[in-house]
Parts: sequence; structure tokens; C-alpha cells
Amino acid sequence: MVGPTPGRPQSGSDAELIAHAREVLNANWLGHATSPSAQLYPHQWSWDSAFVAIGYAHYDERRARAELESLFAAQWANGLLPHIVFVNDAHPYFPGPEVWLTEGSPSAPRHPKTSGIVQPPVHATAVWHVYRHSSDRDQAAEFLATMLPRLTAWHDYLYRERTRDGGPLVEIWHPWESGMDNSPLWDGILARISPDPTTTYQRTDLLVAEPAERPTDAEYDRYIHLVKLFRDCGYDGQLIRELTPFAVRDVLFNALLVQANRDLASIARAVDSPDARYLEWAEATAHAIESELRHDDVGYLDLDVVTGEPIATPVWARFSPLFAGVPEPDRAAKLIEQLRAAMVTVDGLGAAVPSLSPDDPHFDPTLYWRGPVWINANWLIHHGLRRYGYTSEADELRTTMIELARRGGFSEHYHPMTGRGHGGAEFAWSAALVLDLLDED
Ligand code: 9WN
Repeated sequence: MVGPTPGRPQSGSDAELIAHAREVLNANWLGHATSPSAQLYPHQWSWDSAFVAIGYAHYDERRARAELESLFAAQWANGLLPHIVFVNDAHPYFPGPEVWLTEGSPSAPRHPKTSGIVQPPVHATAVWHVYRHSSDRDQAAEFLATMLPRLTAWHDYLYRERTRDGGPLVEIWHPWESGMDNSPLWDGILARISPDPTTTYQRTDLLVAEPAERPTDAEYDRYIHLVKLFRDCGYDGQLIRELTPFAVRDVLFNALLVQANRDLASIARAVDSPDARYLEWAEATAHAIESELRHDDVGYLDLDVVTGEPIATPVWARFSPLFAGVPEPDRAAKLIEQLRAAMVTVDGLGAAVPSLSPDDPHFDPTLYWRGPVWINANWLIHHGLRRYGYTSEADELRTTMIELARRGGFSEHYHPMTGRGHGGAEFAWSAALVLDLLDED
């Protein structure tokens, strides 16, 4: 458990908060990228790097660019952007390169070593943000030109390898690909998997984090079962698509992809390489989110591709299409009514969106993606509210996030009622996104 950082004031000026956020990012800086939390997550993570670059853009544009460029330096030849890029000599992390064995794929780079799965595609959004906040316009233009083909290859991979029947909704094949590892969204699917009981391994997360705040061993057995399946398939997309018991059209992943496509279109225009494909991708995926994932009474629900059934779990991500401007304003208004009902009041601070509704039987206020408040989730929802003109609600979420950090430091996640920090300490995206909120225009 992570409380207020020892020795630090629990209140302070914005200037002190900014200084603390920069200290956290400095402490996690690896020389080319930023680890999410030095002990628990010692390598480079994909969507973390995108969020972190958004924070760096406000005060260190060189680092912001380096963060994204180093991630894309590990992109696979087929466009896959790996969820972890391993850093030599980092603290132990399980599962490491010796488990992923990505050298079994002809597309994987030999160096650096990477995992063989992906995370939500928030990268084009981060690249566009970094460009817009740059003062060195020449460097920024060069950065955009360098990133455009890499981002295009990434999105092309998703539409080529992660869709079936020509549909424009992409699918994820592992809970880790959602970024919301132990969300109860996955409980039903994981329960259908029977992992090999002879597989043994040593979890490293339990050595540095409170076990009660981490996924269970039963969940890890299934995470590793899926990794072994992908490895045995040589990370061949067509084979995995046929064999994986976990295939989900995830609301958050697809909503972020819509916005990323819109931002990719802006990037292409800015470097004089307009391409109609990006907005076509955005519109097709947005339309399919509306037609396949929208459920008027509850918001948006993931679709289990294997059973063809929606996954009716009240998680924060059912509101994420707001971030990408997916619903028409009248539908957005209805969704925002449901969102208001889903907000909790954090002790003395204000409203926030918890990762899971407290009314759900699986709710646990300190267990990772099963209840706590996450800064990135609230940052995304806050932008969605702003986009639709719900300024006071957006401001309220913004204030709560800033005050959570001011009171308890930059934790991985926070108790939705008390506001106490939990999970990994000195967590990079919490620091970076609070920096972004503090510098909001
Ligand atoms: C597995 C790094 C990552 C985040 C994920 C978060 C957690 C990893 C883990 O940490 O996942 O990828 O070991 O638990 O769920 O969103 O990117 O911060």
C-alpha cells in the first residue's frame, strides 16, 4: 500500500506539485524512455510512454520525442507495436524476454527484446500533442515526418491482423492488451481457460507490491497460458485468430483508435502527405462502435468474439467513446447522465470515475482495475466531457485528479472513497497527466 509520500507535505502550491511530478519522471527516466514505476514496472510500456510523452511535452520536448521514438524503434516489421520493450539490466520482471521468446517470429526485432502483444493505440494522439506543444518547430516537423510512416504501419497492423470478416472493429487477445489487466470484464472468458497445471513460474510483482492489490495467481496462470499459446503460434496473427480463446472487441481500445486515426489524419496534413485512409478508418470504426457496442441503457459494452455476447460489466471504459467524439450529441447527453450516476465522491476532494462501479459484486476499492480511481481513465473521460461542452463536469474531474496527487502523491491508483494511493509508487503516467492538467489552456 502506498500512502502519502513520507516527508512530503500533503498540501502545497501548484509549483511544488509540478516540481514533485518532474522528480517522479526524472527518477523513472532510463536515459531513452521512462519506466512506469521503477520497482514494479522497470521496463518501457507502450501506452504508458504515450501518456508520459503528453506530460513531457509541457517542459521537455526532447524527452517527449525520445520517449515515443524509442518505443517505435522496437516496432515489429509487421507493424506490431509491442506492449513492453525490455531494458537491459533492469530489475527483474515476470514475464521477461525468456518467456515471450519473440525470436520465434520473423517480424520481431532481435534487439531490443520485446513482448509479443500490444496495448491501446493512444500513440498518434500523443505524437500530435507533442507536436502542438513544441516550440522548436523545425524539430517538431521532423519528428512528425519520422513518426507518420511508423504510426501508419501500427494502425495498418491493427486493421490487417486484428479484425475478422472485414469488420472495422479491432480485437484484443489478452487482458494485458486492454491495459486493464484484472478488470472483471475478463472473468468470464478467463474462467473458460484451463491452464496447464504443470506450468511453474515465479511472479516478481508480488515481491515489490502488496499482493492484495495485484491480480491473483489464478489470473496469472491464464495470462501465461495465453502467452504460451501465442509463442507456440510463432506470433502468427492468422493462427492466433483461429486458436485464441480470448478475443474481444474492446470499447476502450477501439475508441482510442478512432481518436488516434483522427490525429493521424492531422499529422499527415501537417507534413503535406494527406491520405483519406485515416479518416475513413476513423469513421468506419466509430460507426461500428455505435452499431455493435452501444447499449442505450448502460453505455458501451465489449463484445466477446468467441461467444458473440456483450460483456455487461459496469467499468469506466463504457464512457470512453466520448473521448473520441463517437456518439452524436443527443446520445452523448444520455451517456453523460449515466456517467454522472457512475461517479463517486472522493473524501473531501470531489467527483471521480472509479474503474468499476461500487454496486458491482466484484468491486474492491484497492484492487487494481476492480475499483480504484486511475488518473489516465479520468483524464480521458475529462477530455470527453470537455469535447461535448460539459465544462463544469470536466473541471470537477480535473480538480479531483490534481488534488488526489497533491494529497497523496503520484500513485498508480487511488481508493475511490478515501483518496489514499495504492499500487505502484511514484507512477509515471499519474505524474505526467497531472502535469498536463495543470498546464491546461
Ligand atoms: C502488464 C505498466 C502497466 C500498464 C497497465 C497496467 C499494468 C502490467 C502488469 O502496468 O500492467 O502489462 O505487470 O501488471 O495494468 O495498464 O500499462 O504501467
